[in-house]
Amino acid sequence: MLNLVIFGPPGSGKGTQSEKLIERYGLVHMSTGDILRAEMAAHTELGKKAQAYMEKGELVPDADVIEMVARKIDQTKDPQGFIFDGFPRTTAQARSLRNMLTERDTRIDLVISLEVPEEELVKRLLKRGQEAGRQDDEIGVIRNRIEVYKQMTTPVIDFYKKMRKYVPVEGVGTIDEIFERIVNRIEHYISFTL
Ligand code: B4P
Repeated sequence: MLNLVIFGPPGSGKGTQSEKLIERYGLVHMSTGDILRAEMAAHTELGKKAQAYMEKGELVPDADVIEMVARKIDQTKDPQGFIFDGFPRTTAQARSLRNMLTERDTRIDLVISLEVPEEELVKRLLKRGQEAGRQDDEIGVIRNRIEVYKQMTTPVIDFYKKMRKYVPVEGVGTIDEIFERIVNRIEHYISFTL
């Protein structure tokens, strides 16, 4: 089983690279952003609650997100591995993920962290806002998401550095170039570990 976290600020390419990694390694996609947007579209209680946070660019409360992820893990039959995309976003989420996986007799193998300068993030998200119409891809909300990332999410980096799981990858270039950098790091890990 190969379990990855794809990590990075909003707009760093997590969703984009996840799709390619899923195809290559047969992983199950666990995108908390996608799951929350589906809950919103289905007008569930969780979706209604999450909407108020997401439209401002704030994080949905840890307890709700953690419970949602645990439920999805348990609903997945015989996974070859998971790719956690946009989760964990706080150290509380990181600790819960570690406990959840330990209880299920597995662990995170690597945390792939996409490094992209802030102005490039803003440019990408504004472009997606124009093309795909995601409501949180609007300049004020984008700036807040990046601030929230700096304050709430960057401490997760130290959590995984201490566990020797943290792998920084340059996230600027073509999608295929970045994918190749990520695959090189995963293959290196697999050849020595799995
Ligand atoms: P997410 O859905 O995770 O949104 P995101 O951070 O913007 O990442 P995404 O994967 O969509 O974008 P990507 O970088 O791939 O979260 C949305 C909101 O949900 C959060 O703000 C929060 O409110 C809530 N939420 C989610 N998870 C949560 C959690 N765990 N706890 C609490 N709250 C949570 O791509 C961005 C754009 O860049 C795309 O248009 C793409 O085409 C483009 N792009 C990608 N790679 C590129 C490249 N190499 N060059 C040029 N453009 C590129």
